[in-house]
Amino acid sequence: MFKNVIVRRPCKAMVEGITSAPELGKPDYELALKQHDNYIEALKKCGVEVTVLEADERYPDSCFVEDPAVITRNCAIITNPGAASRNGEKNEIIGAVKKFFPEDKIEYIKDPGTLEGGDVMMVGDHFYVGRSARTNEEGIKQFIAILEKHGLSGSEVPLEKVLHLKTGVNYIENNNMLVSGEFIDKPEFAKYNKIVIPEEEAYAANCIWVNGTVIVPEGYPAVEKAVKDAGYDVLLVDTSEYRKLDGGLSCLSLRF
Ligand code: CIR
Repeated sequence: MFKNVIVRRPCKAMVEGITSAPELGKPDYELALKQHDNYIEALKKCGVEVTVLEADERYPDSCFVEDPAVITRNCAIITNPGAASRNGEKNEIIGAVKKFFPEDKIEYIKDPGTLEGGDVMMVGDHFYVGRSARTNEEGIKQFIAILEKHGLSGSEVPLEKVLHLKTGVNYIENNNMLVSGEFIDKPEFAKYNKIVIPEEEAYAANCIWVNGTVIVPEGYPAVEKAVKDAGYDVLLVDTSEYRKLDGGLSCLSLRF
């Protein structure tokens, strides 16, 4: 069960955030704020305490707070984001993490290693780590060594197409995994009960499990139905403005 969630309010500069889909247009900041409010409300309904960090105009993508840190049940890991414009976000998340973890439980990914939290998927005490354009071999090596030091384990999953691992695959507990695109047939995930996401709803592979409820992005009926059919309570949150920046539900919070 999760007790805490950390989020960061989107900043006005989000309209200049990194995107692979400029054809979707720039985010509408006011609408993004409303969607963020709804996201926080949905999280609260799942019984977690939400820490809301202030917007940081220096970093357009800083609302995607999942990337500069990974929080496990035994330690917190400050990452080293591979995107140059995002790298400084790691220094801004430390303060929030220190409120929950003592110094000896906070670890750091160091140069030349890079890693972003969007590439990390927790399944119990095991962590799958995507090797992506943002997360390199050295970052993964350091990350797995840190996990092992704290009684956890990790393994690498090479990515071919998507930005982050969790862009295309998400674990929703009870052995259930939402899989899309390149992850449908990955041998690493063969042992899970795979819920296959249709190509036209691939964005909605990025759902989050929070204490028995699954938060699903609004507007993806096949995914909503599949998650309900798997026996979960579902909450819908519209993330249209974050999608324009390749961001989704998991990217917007640290849950622990
Ligand atoms: C980026 O490209 O870094 C942001 N525009 C989106 C980050 C999404 N984060 C995530 O998947 N964890």
